Amino acid sequence: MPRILHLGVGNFFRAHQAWYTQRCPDWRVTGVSFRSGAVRDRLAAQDYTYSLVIKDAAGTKIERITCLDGMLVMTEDPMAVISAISDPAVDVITLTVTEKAYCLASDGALDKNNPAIRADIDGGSLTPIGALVRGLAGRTTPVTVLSCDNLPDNGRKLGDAIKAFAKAANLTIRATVTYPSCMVDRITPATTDAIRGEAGDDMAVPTEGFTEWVIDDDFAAPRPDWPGVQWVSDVAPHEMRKLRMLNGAHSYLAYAGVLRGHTFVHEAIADPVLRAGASGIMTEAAATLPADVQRQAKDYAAALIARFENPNLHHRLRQIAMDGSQKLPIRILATLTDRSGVDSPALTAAVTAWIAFVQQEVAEGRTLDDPRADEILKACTSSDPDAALRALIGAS
Ligand code: CS2
Repeated sequence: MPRILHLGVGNFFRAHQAWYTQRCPDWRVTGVSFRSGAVRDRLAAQDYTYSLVIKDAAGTKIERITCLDGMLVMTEDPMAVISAISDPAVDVITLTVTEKAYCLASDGALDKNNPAIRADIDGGSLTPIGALVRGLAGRTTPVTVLSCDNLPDNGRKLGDAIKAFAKAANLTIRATVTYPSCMVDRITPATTDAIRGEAGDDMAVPTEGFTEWVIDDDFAAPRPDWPGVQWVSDVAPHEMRKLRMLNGAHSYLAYAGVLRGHTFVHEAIADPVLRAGASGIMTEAAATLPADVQRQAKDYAAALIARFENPNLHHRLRQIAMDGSQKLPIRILATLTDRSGVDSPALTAAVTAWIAFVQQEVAEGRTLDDPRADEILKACTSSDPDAALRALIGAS
């Protein structure tokens, strides 16, 4: 049976890529966890199957996902992960490891000064990039490596990072490997006890009904015929639309929403000030999109607002607020750069909201959930926190 190896078995993978693969009964998935064995243990206890709790404004549907049939844990057995990446039985390797795990510098290239990358090049630890390089270096058959994280040009960036790491670590990848880019979309909150109770399943995952996946059709080996996927030759316009309109508005709602005392996205979007701000981000972002997607932008924006209004999803603003230093440059600053010289009040308000949010978190003694938390903390206590925080994320 053809096999996918998936790195990063979080809720998003379980709601999105696993849901599509569930519709391709010939394909099976091995998961890889980079942290502890906890998720593996809990999934193994139920044969790696779990309930997807799909919540729309109209109601709830529960589907059973059974395409995952085993998991490896990096911290327990790194060699098993590397062997799985080299395994000729694996045709597709997918990843959802979050923005920060790519260890990219502000120019989008691998940050060789990142301590984890440095340690990995020296053979001391294993990052997702390092594990991929070591596994791919041992491969003899073609494979596709498909990044499913919210980064523009995610495939090209991953391919470039892998090549840069291989060069620095003196490793050679001889097999044919392609790195298609793709745009992924399905709003997937963290699991709560209420969801576990509702599904009667400890490993249940909540998500919305809407789902979208647009993929560059550039596969080196057999691929699943995932139903509903839009196969394209250039995913960039779709990535821009989604990252700048959906994720840009999400990040704004997260920071400004927490500051205005809200907990969930559906509450924030019902606040007239925040609703106007989120719509403003979408309008300002839409103007930067290529002409063909720009034509759909108005309908897309209306559909996004309706998705944000979903009263049953209970998507926490603080979940979206995490890792702002990684997200803002992609979701807000790139759009601002493209609009340089044009008044952009909504995008500017998003940057201001992030600055106010991190300062409030620090003032109230909360730990910042961000890989650059130490630098943010230092900036907050400097003589001009506003300027220091702007400089930290590259905002002018
Ligand atoms: C959110 C995304 O947490 C976040 O930063 O903006 O996870 C968002 O829900 C997804 O990209 C939707 O596809």
